[in-house]
Amino acid sequence: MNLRVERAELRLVEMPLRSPFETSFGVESRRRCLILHLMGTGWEGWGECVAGAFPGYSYETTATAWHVLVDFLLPAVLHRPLADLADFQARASSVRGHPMARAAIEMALWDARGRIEGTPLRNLLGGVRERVPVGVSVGIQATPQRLVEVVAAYVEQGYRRVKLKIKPGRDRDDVAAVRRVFPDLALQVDANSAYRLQDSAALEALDDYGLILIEQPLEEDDLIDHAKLQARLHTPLCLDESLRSARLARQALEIGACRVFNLKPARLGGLTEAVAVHDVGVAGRVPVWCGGMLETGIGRAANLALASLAGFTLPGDISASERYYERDLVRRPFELNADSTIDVPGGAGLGVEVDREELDRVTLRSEVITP
Ligand code: OSB
Ligand code: MG
Repeated sequence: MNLRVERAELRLVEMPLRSPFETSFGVESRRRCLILHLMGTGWEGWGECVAGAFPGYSYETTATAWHVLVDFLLPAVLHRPLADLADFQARASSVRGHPMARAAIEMALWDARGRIEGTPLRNLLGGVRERVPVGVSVGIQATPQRLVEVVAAYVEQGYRRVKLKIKPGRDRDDVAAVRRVFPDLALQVDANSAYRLQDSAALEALDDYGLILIEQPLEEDDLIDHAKLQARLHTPLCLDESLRSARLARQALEIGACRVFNLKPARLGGLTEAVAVHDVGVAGRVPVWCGGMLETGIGRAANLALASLAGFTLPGDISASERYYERDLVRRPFELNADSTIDVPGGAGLGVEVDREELDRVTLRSEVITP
């Protein structure tokens, strides 16, 4: 491949969400993230860093990612040409943690490679589908009645799988209310680490509602109690925050901490590790699906390419652009097909054209980094 990165432009962007997104760790009404543009002679690559304004999902924020990218990771790639993506991984390996910062560069390098070779990212990753089944992740609403209305609107739009955010005190009644109105809807819940093992009765109560899975009920660093909890539940547990590497994914299966994997390239430090976790899932006969971080069209394109791999047998948290934003950062917003799928871009690399005017409009801060 041999890429000489001559210029990197990092931007802090802020985009208003169509509706506030509430989870067990907080509510977000404007999405902040970082957009990275790598350039060399005759090529470019785009990356998105999904770290948000607040360290609720992970310790990373736009500010920590900015620091780690500008002071450590970008200098490592600007210093001398990269032979390939493994070369980037090797250079980045001395930086501990900060997977979201790392993943932004990795995404831009995959995009660059695809654009240079004229190959869509889905092919580079080994994808087998041109459209992928998707669902919608619904935040906590003011009341269960309001939640039912919001879910009904998404079902009306064509989403055939819905994920409900839950937290202690907002679990069984919410799920029961939605289940009463939609007895056959593919339904799952996500607690974002809001429970402890001693709360297991509240989670056992969810066993009666035919959920596909319960996502990340316990703390990120707690595989052991997830295994104890899984033993008390019929509903499969799915790990999100806890799955930080292919090694942890393997260990989670070995001890029975979950029966499903949520894959997010950003949480895993990039697409390469995400493919490795996918492979662990396939080998262990564990269904995997692609999670989301309210990405702009740039990050969403990468998620779609990843979700085109054969092991992604459950619908992803990859919704249409209009579910998140009035106006996306890509020229052709992502749309939901009638069969609750979204097309995987077929153009070279990420396969999206960045809307530079819109990007300028939402940029709060930018910095150019050169060797
Ligand atoms: O836990 O899956 C999560 C969004 C931000 C942070 C964490 C999560 C989420 C979602 C949204 O559930 C998924 C999407 O992008 O549609
Ligand atoms: Mg989650």
